Amino acid sequence: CPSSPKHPSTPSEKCGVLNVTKITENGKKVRKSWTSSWTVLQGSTLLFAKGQTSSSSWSYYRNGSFPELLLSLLSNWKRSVKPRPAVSYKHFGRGQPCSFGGNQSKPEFTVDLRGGSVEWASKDKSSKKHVIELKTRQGTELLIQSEIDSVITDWYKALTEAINTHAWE
Ligand code: I3S
Repeated sequence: CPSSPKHPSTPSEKCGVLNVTKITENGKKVRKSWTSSWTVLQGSTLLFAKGQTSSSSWSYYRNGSFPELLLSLLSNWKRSVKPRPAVSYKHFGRGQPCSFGGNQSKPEFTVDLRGGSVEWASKDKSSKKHVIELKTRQGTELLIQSEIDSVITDWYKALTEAINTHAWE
């Protein structure tokens, strides 16, 4: 996974934990419900899995994203959630392919990026910082957010590139 600085900033595959909510589905407004989701970008598809609160540290560790790892460990500790046991770094080193392995084998939902658009959300869309607004051709609108500026900036670039690359498919 390309969280490491060694990877290009706009890879064809990218993963990480993001906060996400739908605001419109098939053209109809829906109630916001922010969820922490394991998020995978694969080509023109964006996949989300729910419920990452206790395993996000593991995901960050596996993918070598240490600022996020520290933040998630801190937030897990605050929730008094036991962190997962340490596992050999050799076994799950940097650069692991992004996936929905183990209990993440089925995405909660997927988004087709072809014909979609991405922009920074205006303040009337959310009071949160670092929010991306993603619109699909099918009339679904999502807000995607991370507390970490560099993380959300990388996602903005990756999503923009994916949309541009697959626009005419
Ligand atoms: O745009 P909104 O409706 O003010 O968004 C907020 C609400 O969805 C709120 O939930 P309740 O309406 O159930 O209280 C959420 O807790 C907030 O996080 C939403 O606002 P932000 O600005 O965080 O997207």
